[in-house]
This record gives sequence, C-alpha cells and structure tokens, in this order.
Amino acid sequence: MLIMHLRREIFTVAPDWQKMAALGTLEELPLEYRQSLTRLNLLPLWPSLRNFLPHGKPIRNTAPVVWRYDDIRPLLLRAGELTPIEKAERRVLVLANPGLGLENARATPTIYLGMQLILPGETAPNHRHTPSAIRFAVEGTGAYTVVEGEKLPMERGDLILTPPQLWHEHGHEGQGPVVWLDALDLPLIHDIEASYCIDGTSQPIANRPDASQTAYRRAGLLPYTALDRVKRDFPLLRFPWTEVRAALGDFAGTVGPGEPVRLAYVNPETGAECLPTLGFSALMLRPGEEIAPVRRSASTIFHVIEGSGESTVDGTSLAWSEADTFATPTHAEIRIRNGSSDAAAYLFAVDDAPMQRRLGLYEEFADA
Ligand code: 1HN
Repeated sequence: MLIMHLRREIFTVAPDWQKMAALGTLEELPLEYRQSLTRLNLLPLWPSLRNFLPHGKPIRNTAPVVWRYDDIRPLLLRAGELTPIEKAERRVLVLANPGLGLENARATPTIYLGMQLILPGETAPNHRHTPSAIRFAVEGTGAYTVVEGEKLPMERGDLILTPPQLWHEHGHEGQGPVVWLDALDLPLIHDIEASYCIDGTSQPIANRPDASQTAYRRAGLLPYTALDRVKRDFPLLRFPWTEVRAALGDFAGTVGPGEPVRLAYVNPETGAECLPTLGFSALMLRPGEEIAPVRRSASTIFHVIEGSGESTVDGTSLAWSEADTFATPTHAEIRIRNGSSDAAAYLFAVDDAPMQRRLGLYEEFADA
C-alpha cells in the first residue's frame, strides 16, 4: 500500500543558537583524552553527529551511474571462457556503484546487482540463503530456475522470485549464452551480519512446471482454496514479460499523458509487495514521453527492457539503451525521457521501498 507522507512542516524552524553553534571537533580534544577513549573502546559523538544525522536530507554517496550492457556483455562472455562454472558456482559480474566503494558490491546502499552468465548444459547448484533475490532475464532462451521443486522458464524480460530461505538452482537446456540480472537485498542482510547460505543436492522437480504462474494467471482470480486459509508469502514465483508488456500497453490507454504508466509486481493473495525488502515495478514510456516520478526516500535501480532514452538524476544526465541498467540514490530528483518519438520504451525497476516501509520511514515528497 502506498502511503503518502506529506507532512506539514510546523516544527522545523531551528532556534538561532542551534544554527550558530558549530559542533566540537576531534582535533579540539587533547590527544591524551582521545587516546584514553580509544583504549577503552569509546568514541565522542559530537564530532560525527552531523555525519550520522544531517539536517533535512541524508548524506548520499550513491552515484547516479549507468552500466551499459554493450560494455558488460563481452566481459561476461570472456568470464565464460576464463572461469568454468564449477569454479564460480554463479558466474556473475557485479554492478558496483563507484560512490559506495567498488569492493562493497552494491548498486545502491541496499541493492546488490549482478549480471549472471550461464552457458548451454551448465548448472548453478542448489542452495538457499537469507537474502531475498530476483532474476530478471536479459538475453537468450532455454534457461530455467527451480524454486522449491517448481521449474520456472526464464525468457527475456521474465521476473523470477527466489524468496529468502527457499531452495533455488539454475540450468540451461537451450543454445547460446543466457544472461540475467540478479538483484538482492544482500547489502542490508550482510551489514546486519545475517547473510549465509546452505548448499543442497539438486531438487526433484516435484510440482507441475511453472504451476504458480498458471494458478495466479489473472489478477482478480485466485485458486478457490486460497479464500479460507492463511495468505501465502510467496504464492507466485514467475511474472512472464509477455503478460506484463501486454498489461502495460492496455493500462497506458487509461493513464493521462505525463503520468507514469507503471505497474507493481505484487503477491496476488495479499496485494502487497512480493518480497519483504525489495519492490519491483515495470514502466512504459510512451513515444516521446518524459516522466518525473514523485521524489521518494527509497533508492531505485532501473533496467531497460526495450528502447532508449535519457534520464536526469539529481542533475546528472544518463543516456541508456536496451539492457542497460542505472542506479538512483535515495531522495533523488528523477526525470526519465523516452528518446524515440515512435516506439515505446519499457523499464524494470527495483527499489528498497518495502524495507523502508517496514522500518516506518518511507516518504514521498511533493516538491518534484
Ligand atoms: C545467488 O544465490 C545467486 O542464486 C546469484 O544465482 C548471485 C549473489 C550473492 C549471494 C547469492 C543465484 C548471488 C547469490
């Protein structure tokens, strides 16, 4: 549920003394005092208070940055030659935000992104882990993911959920390379020292293939047995792009010009986001259209499914085309423009709004 938090700012006028008093610095403290603190594992708060708690807006190190698929693809295919799958488990190049330190492997403070390559006949072994993950198919055909015994095809633009602690493994029965985008809440789960995995043997394919997609095929229709039982956390595991694309096209006919044509991927039993920490949506930009989504406290990444165009993120201009991916920080001012005057563009978005909602701090701002 989207809750607007447009607060009337009636308590924000700072008293004069607060504005004038610069806080004390570390250097002002005698060396011997600082050393005593350090010896006892103590730290004075006031020199770093403004860093922990800046006024008005968070400090954002996340760079608005684009990763071009044309740059990634040859290097990923080369990884396919350099590193056999047994030596990689998952053959992935991580999309690391330079503003957050490349070695920290995060696209935004909460979102991990990687491009994964699987070659014909390869498998990526079965495991389950605490971070939540999704796969968004980028290129190729014939790959699949098995989640809790359910075999899910991965065709271009399909969204596959691998929810926290559920068994999952991948394989490729087709021809040519297959590439998908992985998105995980790994940065958060790792930072709270809660990230780990358990390896398993390959899952028997127990259910009918793609059963969840069949059972929840159409919004507004649920398996009858869903009415009188506790709602399931992850009833639907695959969202086929052919269906999402068609839904966006029809929905566009009901949305005024300049208003974002955007559909959220949700749990069909509850209508809530489909994973506990990350949110997923698909956007359509009509020919020549430019949109300015409302400014939000969440960080978001956008992946281009089809088309090309340009975005402005806090004043930084980012050009993008098919299969490119770009990152936007929390609280960012974002404009997205379709560069084509005769074809629609389609974007897939991943954001951390669900985790912010759970923490009670998600906000939308009326100033955009
Ligand atoms: C993972 O489980 C996969 O299952 C890919 O394909 C990337 C990155 C970090 C942690 C777990 C996968 C991952 C990952």
